[in-house]
This record gives sequence, structure tokens and C-alpha cells, in this order.
Amino acid sequence: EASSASPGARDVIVHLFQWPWADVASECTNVLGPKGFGAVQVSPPQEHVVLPGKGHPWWQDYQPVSYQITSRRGDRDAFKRMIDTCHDAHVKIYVDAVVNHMAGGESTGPGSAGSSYTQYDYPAVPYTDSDFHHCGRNGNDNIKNYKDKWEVHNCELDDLSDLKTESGTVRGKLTAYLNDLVSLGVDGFRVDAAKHLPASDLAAIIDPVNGDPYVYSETIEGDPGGPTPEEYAGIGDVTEFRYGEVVGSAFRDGNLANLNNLAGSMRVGTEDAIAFVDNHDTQRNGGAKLTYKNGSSYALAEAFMLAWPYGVPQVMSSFTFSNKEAGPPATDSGTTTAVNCGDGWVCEHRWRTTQNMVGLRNAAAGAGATGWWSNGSNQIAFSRGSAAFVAFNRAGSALTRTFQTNLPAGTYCDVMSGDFGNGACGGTTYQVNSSGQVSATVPANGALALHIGARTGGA
Ligand code: LM2
Ligand code: CA
Repeated sequence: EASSASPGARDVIVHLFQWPWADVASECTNVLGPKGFGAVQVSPPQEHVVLPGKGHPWWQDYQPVSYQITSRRGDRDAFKRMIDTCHDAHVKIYVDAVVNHMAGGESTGPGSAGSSYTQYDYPAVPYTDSDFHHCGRNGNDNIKNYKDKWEVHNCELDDLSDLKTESGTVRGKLTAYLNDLVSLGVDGFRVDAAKHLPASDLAAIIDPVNGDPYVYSETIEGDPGGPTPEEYAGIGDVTEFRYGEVVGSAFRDGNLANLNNLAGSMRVGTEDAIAFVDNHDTQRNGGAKLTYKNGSSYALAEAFMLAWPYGVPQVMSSFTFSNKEAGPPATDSGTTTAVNCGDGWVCEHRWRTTQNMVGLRNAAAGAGATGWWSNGSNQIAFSRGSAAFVAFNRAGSALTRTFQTNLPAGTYCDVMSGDFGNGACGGTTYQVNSSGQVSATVPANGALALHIGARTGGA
């Protein structure tokens, strides 16, 4: 079968969008490992187009020139060092794999590893014209009708040279690229633009990949007649774009009371889904209901995503932008500058409410959501078995209440208000009594989070 791998109990993925390899490595050591993140989704590592005339937009990276591991984020050695360092910190690396297409026709000049190319001819792979579709539709071979599956598979996405993924030669080159990454230690793949190749082609590319990488396909739900997320769920997991609609809207508008039924409004089941509030595309195309720009309501949505058992959660980590084409912080020559959180890099994953909720999620792995409470509108609370208890308050005033939890009696650190480490709590501590009750105050637009991994005193 294609891929049976699951991300395991430490399942949280953080997308360190456009981070250089050296910075990902130190983040694994200093933050991600200690905080319990399971994996990093890194931006595409292969050689890509370089567009100084367009100010080095972030999307250069989605136009492959070859499969050499030399990108604006670093070379092959730096990539390998990152993987080893992250593995030492027990953090996996998932690669954003661009397999549907190669660079489009607008760009010229050497790629990020110095290779030359023209559209439909990429000598550093090599691919030549006969390796690409020429679908013969719409005047320019571009996809126009998303209700036509054949067209979505065989025409061009935005002029990007569309690989003949049905061909044995092309499949072999894509499998070889993925195998090269696995040989460097890569643990899994986000399949870019997956719906633009038939699921059977993707399965044939991934089947022969060594090891058992975790695979999740980017499948944007579209109009009837077009490809569906379910078609790709047999290969691995799939991105659930409804999640950000539902959870993002709920926290934007303060309508939290129905979130206990969220699975019922998703396209795929919890066992197949990647859950996310926003991603690098929806941040820019208007799809996201909330992003880092929304501050506390976004922070609460991210915290809820981590606390609630649905899918594999993916946390976004952004660079700031006003121009949606702009690349990451860089020198004039387009070299990405080192990550410095707060200076062009948002580092949402370091927000206390996000990183401490990762620990709660890990402590509660395998436990369902129980004991749902809501005030009917903007305040909710629930347990994760006897491992954790959370409350969310999207009202403009504090919520003080005696909550029923399922926690063992003891003294717990509210990890939303402070960090827990070496037995000490930097935030508020709460007593859970022998009946599992706790009297607590949840701040306005805030949350409360107690779990068995953050106790200052037992029963
Ligand atoms: C994806 N998922 O399916 C990525 O998440 C998304 O970010 C990628 O688009 C897309 N697939 C292709 O891999 C981005 C960006 C596009 C950009 C492409 C290629 O959103 O705007 O297209 O990467 O770099 C750009 C220009 C477009 C031009 C194309 C080819 O914006 O106008 O088409 O390059 O030159 C003429
Ligand atoms: Ca295609």
C-alpha cells in the first residue's frame, strides 16, 4: 500500500514557512523539541527559479528547476545538518514536495543551484518536452474548468509545466527525488498541488519510496466533477480546508457553542485530516478567517485546534507581509536573513498559548473529548479524559466558575497563564478537589489549560 505511516503520538506539525535550514535546526533544539512539537513542515528544498526582477517572491520555491537540494534556504549539507539536529531533538522533518509541475514560462536565468532551463526543458533533471502534458485546451493549455477532472490533471496550473505523471520515466524521477530526501533522513511529505495529478499516479510515485514516510496531500475541495480529497485519503492524510472555515469563523465571531460537533461539518474524518486554521496560501488569498494579524482570537483558535481531538494539527509560523507577493526577510540579493522572531518573522508557534497547548495535547494523546460545557455562545470547556481540562472564553469579560473536570485531585499549573518547568509554575495554580471540581477564572478573550503533565502537587 502507499503509506500507512502515522505521525505518532507527538503529532503536532509546525510549518516554519520559508525558514532557512540553520534556523529550523536551532529551533528544533531550543523550542520545538522541549515543547513537544512532533514535526516541522519545511518549504520546498529543491532548486527553484530565482526572480530578482520580481523582488524574490516567496512563490519562487514552487517552481522547480531541478531536484538538487540547493534553495534560498541553504544547500544540501545544511539541509542534512538540520535533519540530524532535529532528529536529536525528537522532531521530524516533512518536506513540501512539488511533484505536479516544473517552472513556468515567465522566468529565465539560472535556478537557485545555477542550473539553466527553459520551459519544458530542464537539463539538470533532465526533463525534456516529451515529459510534459500539452493538453490543447483554452488556448494556452491552462486549467480553466475545475469541474473537469481530466483538465485539472492534464492542463497547466498557472502556466506551470505539467509533468506527465502517468509516464514511467517521470514517475521514476519523482520517486528518485523523494528517495534522495528519505536517504537524508526526511520523515514525510506534504504533496503540493496533489489534486492536479490522479491519485493513482501519486500512489505509483510514492509506493516505491523507501521506508514508510508519512504522506499528506494538499487537496483543496472544489466543485462537483473535479478531484475530491477522499480520492487521496488512501495514500495518506489530506488537508481539510473546511477546518479553518469552521474553527476560524467560530473564534472570529465568538460562536463557540457548536464546536463539539465540528467533525460533522468536515469533508473527511479525523483519521484522514490535517487540521489548520490558516496556511501560507489562505493567509494571502482571502481564504483564512483568522491569521496572526488577528491577535488573541487567532491565538485562541490555534489553542483550541491543539486541545480538541480532530485530525493532525498544523500550526502556521509566518513572516509579516503587507504585499502578498513579498518574500521572507532577505538581503538585496535575495538571500533569506536569519530568523529573528519579532523582526519580520512572526513565530506564532512560540506564542505561549500555542506552545504550551502542544504539551497538553501530547499529555492527552489517545483520550477523547468529554464533559462538554458551554454557555450557549462564547464560552466552552471540555476534558480530555482524565489527562486534561480546558476552557475558552471569547467574551469581553472574565469567566469565573466552578468547572467539573475529570482530573485527579491535585495542584495544577494553568499553562495558558505561564510556563511550567522543573516542577514550578510561572502562572496561576489551581486546586482540583477530590470530586474533580476546580474553581477558576478564565480571562476575557483567554483560555485555561490544566493537564497531568503540569502539576505542582499530587493528590
Ligand atoms: C500550491 N498548492 O497546490 C501551493 O500551496 C501554492 O502556494 C502554489 O502557488 C501552487 N500550488 C503551485 O505550486 C504559488 C503561488 C502562485 C505562483 C506559483 C508558482 O500562489 O501565485 O504562480 O506558486 O510560483 C506564479 C505567478 C503566476 C504565474 C506562475 C508561473 O503568481 O502568475 O503564472 O508563477 O510563472 C503565469
Ligand atoms: Ca498535472
